[in-house]
Amino acid sequence: MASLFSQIISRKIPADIIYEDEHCVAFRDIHPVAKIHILIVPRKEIPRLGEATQADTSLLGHLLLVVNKIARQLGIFDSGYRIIINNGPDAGESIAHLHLHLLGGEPLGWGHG
Ligand code: D5M
Repeated sequence: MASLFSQIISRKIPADIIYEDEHCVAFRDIHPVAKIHILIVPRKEIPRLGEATQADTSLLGHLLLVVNKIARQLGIFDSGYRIIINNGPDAGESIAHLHLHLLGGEPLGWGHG
């Protein structure tokens, strides 16, 4: 069974997709915790960061560079932004398909949340 995010990527489930390329897709989080809250998801179904391997090195780098591209696209490159990856139960990971949270658009607090 494809992950929820794979179903978004294949357009089986609707989402507000704002960016895509051959390696990843980015869309607005359905439960935003900041004014701008985007999820960047690789097309490859890596369950979580902890299960990425050496073979994923360039993909992981690509995802970070896409963050910069999206930050420019959304006009928050200069004001600043934050990346979060939740890995495992203590981090509150709820969907087993690697995703980067991009937060911004307002001053962000700092804490465990
Ligand atoms: O983050 C999982 C995130 O996925 C969480 O912030 C909500 C978001 N989410 C869940 N379902 C959807 C849909 N259908 N569209 C957009 N965003 C969604 P985690 O790091 O696993 O806690």
